[in-house]
This record gives sequence, structure tokens and C-alpha cells, in this order.
Amino acid sequence: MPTPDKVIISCAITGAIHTPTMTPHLPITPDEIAESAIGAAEAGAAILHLHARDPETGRPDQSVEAFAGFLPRIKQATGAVVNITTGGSPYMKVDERAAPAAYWQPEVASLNMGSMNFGFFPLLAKYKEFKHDWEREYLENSRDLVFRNSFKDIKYVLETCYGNGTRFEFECYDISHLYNLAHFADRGLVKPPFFIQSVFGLLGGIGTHPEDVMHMKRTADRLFGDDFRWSVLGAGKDQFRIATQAVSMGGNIRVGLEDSIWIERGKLAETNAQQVEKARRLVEGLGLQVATPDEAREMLALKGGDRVNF
Ligand code: KMH
Ligand code: ZN
Repeated sequence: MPTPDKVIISCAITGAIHTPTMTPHLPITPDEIAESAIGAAEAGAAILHLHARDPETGRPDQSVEAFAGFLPRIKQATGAVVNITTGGSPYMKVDERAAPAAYWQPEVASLNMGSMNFGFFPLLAKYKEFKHDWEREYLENSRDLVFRNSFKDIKYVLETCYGNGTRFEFECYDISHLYNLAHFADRGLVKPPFFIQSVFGLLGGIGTHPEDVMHMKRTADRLFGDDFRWSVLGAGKDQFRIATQAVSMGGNIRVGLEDSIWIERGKLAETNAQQVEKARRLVEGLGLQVATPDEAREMLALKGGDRVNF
């Protein structure tokens, strides 16, 4: 993998793991998602990874129309690359999950590269009561949750979005997911450069030990050589430790309230921009530069911000 002189910062604005009770700063309504995303772009995020939520209950909403309230505003206000999730919530089926990316035709969409247990029930222990009825069962039911991404599911997402010129943020939660990506690459179903987002610290995926990060990187190096651009996200409290290790190894980074609600130990992040600013300081502190959206487009061979359906 070429060591980029520029570092792409992605920001994942709201996601589908954290629930409203966990932090008052989680963007939920279209206005909150738009404002938070614009703030993150202004702070230096070149790529904005977006989910949608029900504005009343904060529950993940993967309907096409749920994204209409913020996609145009984000596009008009920033030059950032829009990355729409095809992960939705891990409880959803792949056709529901892929629908928004298929319709809105973003430059980038996430693509989850393997099935896995997806346990966010440990979060239950931190909260005595919840604002909304759905939250407790959402977390509790993850004891018996398999986030399904069969080879057929992955191919479905590829076939549904590839024709639109959408390229992918390949979410790899474990070593086997890299081999799954290699399977599709070897058959010419995905084209390089591969934007590999290595996910650390989700219960059900690889851990957060520095050796885990090294192993993910060296396996990707061996499988993809110069054909991939490595990014990492550390879930929860490990977000910035993992980011620091990865940037020092030539990696790109993803932050955002989707993946961690914290800005430092025991202190809630009040905005996504706060985490992006911290990531920028980390990058510049190492003498590297934060990539602009157009530099990210160059590095990832993206189609351009105007060739979308919003
Ligand atoms: N929630 C992240 C750990 C997706 O949206 O497709 C991975 C993710 C998946 O962002
Ligand atoms: Zn996501």
C-alpha cells in the first residue's frame, strides 16, 4: 500500500449502534444530521458516512426518503464525499439496507464484507432506564443477532450500486473479511483501489490490541499490495489510540459519533466536529496533512460530487 502523504479523515455522523439515551449529542433529526455533517466537513472530514434515523424516536431508518432531509443540504454546503451506508441496522435485510445507496447513487457506499455476531448488549449495563421503549430490546436482542452479509448479499449490493459508479468503503471487521474481499477482487467484481475500512473493537469482530491492527494491515498488504487504501476505525474508547497507531503506519482514519460517543476518557463528544478536530491535530502532529475531499477523490478514484442523485 502506498504511504499517502495525505490522510483522509472520514466522519460517521450518527450510525445505528448508539441510541438516544447514550448521549444527548447524537444527531437524530435531518437538521441535526445535516448540521453535524457540515460541521464535520468544515473541521476537515473529507468523507461523510451517513445513516438516517426516525426524527421522533431516534430509531435507525433505512428508508430512501429518510435521507432526503439532509443529502441535498450537505452537498450544497460542503464539497465533502458523501458515503451512504448499506449496513443500515444489523437487524435489517440486505435489500432494505441497499435501497438508499441504490437510489441516491452516492460516490461511496459502505459494504460489509462478512457475516458476524454483532453484540452491542454490553452497553445495557451502563444505563438504568431508556428514553424510548425500543432502545432496551434493540440492545438486548443483539445477544442473538447475526449481522448477515453472505456472499449472495455482498454480490447483491455490488450489483445494485456498481452501475451507478458508486465505489465502496469495504468494512472489514476481521481477517476473514479481507479474504472475502480478495474473493470478489480475484473475480473482477470489485475494482481497485480498494478503500478498506478496518473495524476494531466491535464485539463479534477483531479486537483492539496493537497486534490486531498490525495483523489486519499486514494481511491486507499481502493480499492487495498497492491496490488498497487502508483506513481504520476503533469503536468506543479505543477510537483515538487505534487512529494514532494507524496514521503512524500510513493509514487513513474514521471518527464520528457512529463509532464512539467519547472525546476522551469519561467525556462525551458534543459534536462530530470535535472528534474531527482531534483527528486533524493527530495527523498534523505527525507532520502529515489532512486530505481535501478532491484529494480523497483522487486517492480513491471517485466519480465526482455532482454525479450523484441528490
Ligand atoms: N458501524 C460501523 C462499525 C455500515 O454502516 O455499513 C460500520 C459501518 C457499517 O459503518
Ligand atoms: Zn455505518
